[in-house]
Amino acid sequence: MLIKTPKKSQLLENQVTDESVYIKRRTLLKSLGYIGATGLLAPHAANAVDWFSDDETPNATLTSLDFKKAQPGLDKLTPEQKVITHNNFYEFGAQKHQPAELAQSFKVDPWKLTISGEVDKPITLDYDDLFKRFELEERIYRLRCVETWSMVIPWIGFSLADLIKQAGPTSKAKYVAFETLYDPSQMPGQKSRRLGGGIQYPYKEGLRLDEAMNELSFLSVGLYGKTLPPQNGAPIRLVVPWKYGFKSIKSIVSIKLVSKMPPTTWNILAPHEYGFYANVNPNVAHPRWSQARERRITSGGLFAQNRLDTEMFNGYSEEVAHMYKGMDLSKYY
Ligand SMILES: Nc1nc2c(c(=O)[nH]1)N[C@H]1C(S)=C(S)[C@@H](COP(=O)(O)O)O[C@H]1N2
Ligand SMILES: [Mo]
Repeated sequence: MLIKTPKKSQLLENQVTDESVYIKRRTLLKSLGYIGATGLLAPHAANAVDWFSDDETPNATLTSLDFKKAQPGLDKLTPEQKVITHNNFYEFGAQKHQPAELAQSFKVDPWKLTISGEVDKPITLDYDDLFKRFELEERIYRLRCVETWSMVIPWIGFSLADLIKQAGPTSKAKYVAFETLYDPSQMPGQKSRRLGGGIQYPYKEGLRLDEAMNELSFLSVGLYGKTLPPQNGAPIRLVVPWKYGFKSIKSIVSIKLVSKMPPTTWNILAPHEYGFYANVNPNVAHPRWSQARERRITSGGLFAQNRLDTEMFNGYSEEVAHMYKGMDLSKYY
């Protein structure tokens, strides 16, 4: 069931960070001249600070969700305010702070998601179906970006396998291809090479069928108890926590079962840097940097982060390592 809630009340930063941190941050922002300067930030200045001042708080309308709560795990959750203001969503700008600024009026209702291709029963889901067709559950997953920052996020959604099973894959289905909405009128990064980081749109991703059917593969429609903010991939995005973040494609309009390995956005752009598999692997360096360690974005001040060793498959080996037995993961990176 969906319950409409007022926009800004849920997003006030002083409700999600403790007061002393909040005040310190305001002081720092003020001393840097950001507060009160909404819309006037020089690009390099905007770059330096990933967070919103009060008058820039994201304000898309979010809705509370009913879901089965997850058992708390060992990882400390990344504060909501950081999850929703430090994003990669190049359709809304290639800098971390831009999606939260440029995506607030993104229209997610009505929406249409089709499941097609090598299936016996193609499916079309509209906006309400995304929240009603499956029982929603919470999953707390680590997210490891290929750029080496990481977060711990309480997602809400349903298992990708449940959706694929309903469509009934044929014997020819070997891979699953995903596509993000293509709508340059709403997504400024699709119109401008500078904003959009020079990638080809629509954004595309893919999984092998067994990866898609793995118990961890998740379609998220919410986080922190509410519908997804647009900058996090509303109304529905993929979450595959053992792979680098770029596999977790946002704002999906098409899921297609196919017989051949589908093209994927980052692999098209830089094949020697980004492979199809993109499993988190501390032993295989990116050509331009090591993947052995990561910066976990935490609660605390502006630039707070914990430095950690990166784990094989982002710590999910028990659930996923069996799928890659016998594969040379330095070749299939
Ligand atoms: N359509 C689309 N999906 C995307 C991206 C993107 O630019 N466009 N960026 C990816 C990358 S690189 C990461 S790390 C995650 C970030 O998700 P978050 O902003 O919710 O943390 O989204 C992924 N999904
Ligand atoms: Mo990423």
